[in-house]
Amino acid sequence: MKKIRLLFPLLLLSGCSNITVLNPKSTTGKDQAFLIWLGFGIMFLVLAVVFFLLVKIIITYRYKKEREHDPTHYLNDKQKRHLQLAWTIIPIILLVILAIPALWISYHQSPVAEAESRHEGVHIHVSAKQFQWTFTYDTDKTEENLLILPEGESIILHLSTEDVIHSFWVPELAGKVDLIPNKPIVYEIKEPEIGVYKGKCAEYCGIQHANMTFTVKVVSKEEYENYINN
Ligand SMILES: [Cu+2]
Repeated sequence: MKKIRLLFPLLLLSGCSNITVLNPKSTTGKDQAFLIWLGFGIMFLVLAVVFFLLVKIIITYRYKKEREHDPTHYLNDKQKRHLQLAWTIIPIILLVILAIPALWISYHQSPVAEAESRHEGVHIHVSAKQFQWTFTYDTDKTEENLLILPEGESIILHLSTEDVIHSFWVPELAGKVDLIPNKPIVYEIKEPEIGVYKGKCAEYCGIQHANMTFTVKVVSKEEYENYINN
């Protein structure tokens, strides 16, 4: 019974599938997972300190007289000032630790407008429409709902939508990228590892939205060259 109770929130968190976001298979995905773990770590630290103090204070002051219920009652002015400084400065430090990598990674990973992109790498055009994905390579080879990528390269995706808003998402490789009509954007996935991954549309886009899935196959560079030239 206990196990089932533990499993339930996990099931909600995972959307009834594996939490593949936490098992990334590309440099981009690893950077994003690092942010998740960093945020979780700091949150857990704060939670542990708060719960420790809560329990300690409840036990210590349980049988004290009413006027002595304030835990700072026994501190002199200097100690109170130190305490106030501590609970002001420590959260600021924690927020700075969280903010620096978060800003750095999101600044370098955010999708950019087509005009701003000067990336070098393997360029692939991704076009979404109700309810399928079309991938077009340098050689004009086109495939539906199957994306082949070379391992270890910088993959530059030129994303656009032909109708409504869709969202490009391969949980194991990178976060979601929203596709807005008439706003083509460029998104880079760095150094994917060999494997087969699931991709999906992450924005409700119509009656067949749930079936708007695709497969990503990351293969060796030779296999990739073979694929796009045949
Ligand atoms: Cu869609």
